[in-house]
Amino acid sequence: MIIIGELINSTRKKIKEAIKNQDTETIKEIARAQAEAGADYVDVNAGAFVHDEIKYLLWLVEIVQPEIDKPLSLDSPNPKAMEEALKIHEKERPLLNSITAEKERYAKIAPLIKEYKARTIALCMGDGGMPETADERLKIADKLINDLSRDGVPLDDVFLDPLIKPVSVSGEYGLQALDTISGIASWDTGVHITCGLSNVSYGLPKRYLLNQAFVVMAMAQGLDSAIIDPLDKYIMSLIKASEVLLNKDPYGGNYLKAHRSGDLA
Ligand code: THG
Repeated sequence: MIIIGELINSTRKKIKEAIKNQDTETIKEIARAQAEAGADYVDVNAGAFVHDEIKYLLWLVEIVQPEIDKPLSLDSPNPKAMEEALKIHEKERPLLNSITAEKERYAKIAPLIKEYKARTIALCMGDGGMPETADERLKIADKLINDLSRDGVPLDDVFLDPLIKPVSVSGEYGLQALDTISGIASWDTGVHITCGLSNVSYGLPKRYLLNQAFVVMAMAQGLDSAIIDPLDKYIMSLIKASEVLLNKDPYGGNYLKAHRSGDLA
């Protein structure tokens, strides 16, 4: 599993405060902790600051990247913010979070992927707004795969995201996500499948339980990456256990290694 650490997100109170107060130490500490806990990418998001998003996103990139030896996931719907962040990203191959099938956004982000040889998350969203069914998501996913490969992006650099909505809003949303994941996986195109996993539990108590249950189900359908809280030792352990059970970790090599390091919950 390719883990994207979600914690440096300005929609979180603690982060919003830290950004406002230019509290470098808090941000750096959370970056280090996520990398140490096994994040392959550390997501940075300043989207809660509508007018100052670019300024604060660049500040996050600047202070986070010297702290960790992992690339960043640049989380913004704004192509201008993305481009400015790419210019100062020093590590090999950042992850763009994200491109969509919306015409205008696609046209602005696709050239950046090429120019910076970046990897990208591709959201199952087109000009018709948020898709309502797994079939709509799969149509958009198919288009994104076609368009991105036509435009020369290797599919190993693409992370399709079904766009997970909270099961507290509709009981269908969990199943829709699982059906989308299994549909994309069945095409066997070589794309990765990721998701903002904790969206699923929004609005319910003990969210970690829903996230933990869902990651196991989603991995069984073909999820091979997730945007999660890597400091949750249980979800990280469930991921390692699931990799053994799904034959993604031959002879449990990684699982045993994690056990020996005392990393399993
Ligand atoms: N897909 C992609 N990127 C994404 C998402 C996605 N980025 C943002 C989000 N969704 C994933 N990241 C988070 C970050 C935090 C939380 C959930 C998803 C979260 N925050 C608590 C809340 O909002 O209640 C924190 C409360 C607090 O600390 O103040 O759960 O789907 N590609």
